[in-house]
This record gives sequence, C-alpha cells and structure tokens, in this order.
Amino acid sequence: MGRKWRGASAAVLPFLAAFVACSNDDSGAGGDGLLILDATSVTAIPAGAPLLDQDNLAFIPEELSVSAGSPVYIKNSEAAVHTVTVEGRNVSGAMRKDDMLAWIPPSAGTYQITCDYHPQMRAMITVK
Ligand SMILES: [Cu+2]
Repeated sequence: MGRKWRGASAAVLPFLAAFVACSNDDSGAGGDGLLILDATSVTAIPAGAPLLDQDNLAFIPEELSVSAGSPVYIKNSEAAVHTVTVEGRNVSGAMRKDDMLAWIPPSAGTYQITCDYHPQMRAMITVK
C-alpha cells in the first residue's frame, strides 16, 4: 500500500508529493481525485470531538458534519473487526475492539465511509 519513492532525495520529495496529489493515484485518490491519507492511531478522543463509532455492525452516526481541517475520530467499540474505508480507500487497516483513529478529510465535500468486511456498514461525512 505504501508508495515507492524510488530513491528520491529529500529535496525533491515535496515536488513529488505535489505531483502525487494531482495525479489519479489509485492508492490514495478518491473518486474526485482527492488525495485521501491514512488515519493515524490515537490513544484518546477529545471530549466533544466528531466521532464515528463502530458498534452493532454499523457506523454511528450514519451522517456526520465536520469542519475542514479538523480530524474525525473513529472507534471500534465491539468485538467484530472493522475498517474505515473512505471513498473506496481503506485508511485504517483492520480495527479491533477499542482501537481509535483520527482521520483528516483532505478538503470540503462529502465522503462515503464503508467497512471492507461488512457491506451494510455505511456512513457519510460532510466536510464544510
Ligand atoms: Cu465492519
């Protein structure tokens, strides 16, 4: 899943990153070409932060509105293993019970969230 930088030096990485962001790289781009980055593991979720909970084989809530640039937190609250898949890109890997992640939407828009293991699990994040 990781990108191959093919030995590029640190000096050219920003340019390469800009190129990747503009290309339709299937490992990171959503349906509209946005670069969707992986979520990062967290050990706590701030009180009041936007939270997508995985429980009872569902994302709760099914619709969530957040501000651009602010992370969405995801927690698996049950024994079933889940993923957070954003516009077809698995950004979480396998999430087990009590795993917590933060995912930052790349820009305003709507993002379809699914689970690779449970097709009935769906949510929509609207970013303003
Ligand atoms: Cu699932």
